[in-house]
Amino acid sequence: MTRFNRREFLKTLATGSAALLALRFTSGCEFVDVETFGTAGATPFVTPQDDGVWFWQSGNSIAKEDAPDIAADDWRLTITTGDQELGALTYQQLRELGAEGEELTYFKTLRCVFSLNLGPLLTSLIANGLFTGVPLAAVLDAIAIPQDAVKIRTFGADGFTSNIPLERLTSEDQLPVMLAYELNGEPLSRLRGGPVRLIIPEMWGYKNMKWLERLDFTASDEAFGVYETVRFRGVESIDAPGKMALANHTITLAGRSATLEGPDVTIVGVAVSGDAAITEVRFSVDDGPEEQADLLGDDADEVRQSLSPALQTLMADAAQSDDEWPLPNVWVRWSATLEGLSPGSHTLTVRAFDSQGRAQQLDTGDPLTVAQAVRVPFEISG
Ligand SMILES: Nc1nc2c(c(=O)[nH]1)N[C@H]1C(S)=C(S)[C@@H](COP(=O)(O)O)O[C@H]1N2
Ligand SMILES: [Mo]
Repeated sequence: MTRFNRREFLKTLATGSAALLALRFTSGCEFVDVETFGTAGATPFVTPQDDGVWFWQSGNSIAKEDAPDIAADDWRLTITTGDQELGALTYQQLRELGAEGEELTYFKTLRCVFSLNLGPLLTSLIANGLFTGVPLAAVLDAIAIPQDAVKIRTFGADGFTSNIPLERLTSEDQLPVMLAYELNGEPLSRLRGGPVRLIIPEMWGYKNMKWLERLDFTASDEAFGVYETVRFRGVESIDAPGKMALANHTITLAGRSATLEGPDVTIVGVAVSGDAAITEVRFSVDDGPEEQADLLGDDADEVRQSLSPALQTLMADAAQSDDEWPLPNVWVRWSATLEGLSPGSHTLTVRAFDSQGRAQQLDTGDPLTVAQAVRVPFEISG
């Protein structure tokens, strides 16, 4: 089996177009099956969860048709420590906890770590929605957690595995990890990991276990999970803390060399950072002076007005307050107008900045913390 190690990963980052093949990427016995983002151009703030609009990815090499199909009544979460069962939870019990006042809703941008090597080449592998569920900590209240536990190993019904550091559950400056059963006010669909998936606000896609079926408490701090130990073997931050990098997707150009009609061109994109808010997006053409892109809907009212009445109601329940915008872990859409472009070849550079003082650069030390600035060639037709 070929291992997707850090060196290969960094090498793939450097080789632009070869990564397009990664649409159906094969490394040894594994592959990633990715669907492209449905719409280019106007990206709604809230992505519908529908197949082909919200992205699909199997980190565990299964085709969509083979995604677990679990009826809500059949869903059961088993909580273990090794061979010993500590407890179990049915869908109905989870919903009851929700109805008893434990329910919470928040915006979360889900982003696959493979966006880094597909890089600006694809606009897919990122989506944003309002997840509703019950904090995992509330479910664990009734469980005698082993004193020496440091990690929770997580298991999906398709065989995918990952983990969460136990201390994450008690961190008070972050939104709680949730057992989510709704997305955008609708039951979580089969492809999105329904009936119940884990949602962790600041973490990469692979930590957000779909079709969750087991949580196992362990005293072992060893890396655990398909991504943690196979696909990204040896990449430390992939295990813990597993936070999404500061990154930006330039949607209009989608990373491909495109021919556009000048002299003025409007481009759009999205930027996100794990555990931080996007504060600024800057662009430059042909390495000229940098200018600020407009952050769209970077206040709560603007976003609210763009939503359907049902989503507006749901947004009113969101744990993120109106004063916090732009939100940590949630994308910001941006737009910029490139003016007075002459016919011929140009290069666009876009970089995002976050509330923890991070800035994208052309050459960044650790792409898992700060992704490289987007750099795209394009043509203006004559
Ligand atoms: N059970 C299970 N959960 C999983 C995966 C998986 O293959 N199986 N893939 C992970 C990865 S790598 C990503 S990016 C997201 C994708 O979620 P989505 O298909 O809802 O967009 O789910 C994560 N959770
Ligand atoms: Mo992923």
